[in-house]
Amino acid sequence: MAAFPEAAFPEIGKIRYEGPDSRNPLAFRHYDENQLVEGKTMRDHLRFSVVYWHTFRNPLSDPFGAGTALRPWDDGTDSVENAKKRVLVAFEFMEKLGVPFYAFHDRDVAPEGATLTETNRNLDAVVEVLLQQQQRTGIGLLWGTANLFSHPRYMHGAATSPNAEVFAHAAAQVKKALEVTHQLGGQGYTFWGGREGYQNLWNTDMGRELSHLARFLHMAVDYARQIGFSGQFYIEPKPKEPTKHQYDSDAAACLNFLRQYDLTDHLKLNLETNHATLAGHTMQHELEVAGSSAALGSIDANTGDMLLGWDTDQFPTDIYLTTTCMLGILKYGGLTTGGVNFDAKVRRESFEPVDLFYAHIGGMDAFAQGLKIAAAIRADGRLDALRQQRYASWDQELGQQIESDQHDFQSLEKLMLEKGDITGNQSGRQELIENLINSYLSE
Ligand code: XLS
Ligand code: NI
Ligand code: NI
Repeated sequence: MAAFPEAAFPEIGKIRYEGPDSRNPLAFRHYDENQLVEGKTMRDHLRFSVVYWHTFRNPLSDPFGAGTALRPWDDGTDSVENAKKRVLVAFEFMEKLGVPFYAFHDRDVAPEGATLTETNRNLDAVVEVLLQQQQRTGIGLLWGTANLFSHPRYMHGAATSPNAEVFAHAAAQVKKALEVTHQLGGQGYTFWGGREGYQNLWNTDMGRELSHLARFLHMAVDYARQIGFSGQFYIEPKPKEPTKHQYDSDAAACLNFLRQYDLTDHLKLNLETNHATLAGHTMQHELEVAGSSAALGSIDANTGDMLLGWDTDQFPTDIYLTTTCMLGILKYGGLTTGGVNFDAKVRRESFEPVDLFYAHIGGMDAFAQGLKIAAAIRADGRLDALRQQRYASWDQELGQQIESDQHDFQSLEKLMLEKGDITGNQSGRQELIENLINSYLSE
């Protein structure tokens, strides 16, 4: 086994809850994992997860400059030895942070080899260390996934590639990723589209590509059943980047696709805040679309920058945002297999190892605070009452009759001809509601 005798973060101990008055930047002010909220611990509500790709593999480069990340434990090579050592660092970090879960793509954890056989062998070697570390720490795999977008072979997409051999290669890769996810007791498996989309429609057969994607997902579901993997599958909507148009553009488009191809029983949605923004929606909107269709599975917790039009994957710090996220999640029954997965990266200028701690502590505290505020809003009941009041007519005679199919156009016309016009509307009370939300935030 890889040996990394010294701690990677020697000067940092276990991050502890010190309460809202703490001035220790390496402590939680709101995330108290054992605190009960609506009868469940914060740990079980939030199910925090660290992503391997951003936190342990991102060199912090951008299109204009090389990576800046200082990662003293990394020898800079793509060797299996280095990959194994990195696992120990990752688990030291996650243990000190106190998160119950992590998530990875196959190629984050182990290097690609010269052939598929070699690549699979590399993965097995690192998975062995991942398993040991999971057993040592009790940290579990939230979901696994396959990187079907970085290698040049996937330039035209994977399951939607015009090249059938690329489809076959992607199938082989996902087969292996499913086996590994199963071996590690993964609670789920995610499909983010990668390059499943188009750059232009002149050279694209969209209908054919979508049917290939559906076929691919059915094959994945079938294989999971064969090997006894019962984790939850997710689709992660994103409208653009890397392609000009990603097929899984938003929650509604994903749901439509799943319904069209008979996949709703097998896949839920993994919603990401920055992707919602790129789609021209709020995260609140995406949560509502998924939740009201019983398809809310998990969230990738990050945020974008309103002034930048790409997936900046920043750590969430806005309490208004985390409150709306947690309200949506609580409304639809809470997270079960899913989690609050920090698909977020530190800025290129935040290049020191300790910045990884500050970033995650901030994100965890922002979500813990959002959870507490969301629970307070629910317990208080005024917001719910205002919303219910807005629909009061549907709880009365006419509304109830329409909802129970006792009317048609003729009977409704008759009613309105008799009445002449409606009796009146009520105020939507938007400003009152916004003031109310602010009053909880400032309590
Ligand atoms: C990219 C996606 C990606 C998925 C996992 O924008 O967010 O990181 O979460 O493949
Ligand atoms: Ni994501
Ligand atoms: Ni993203």
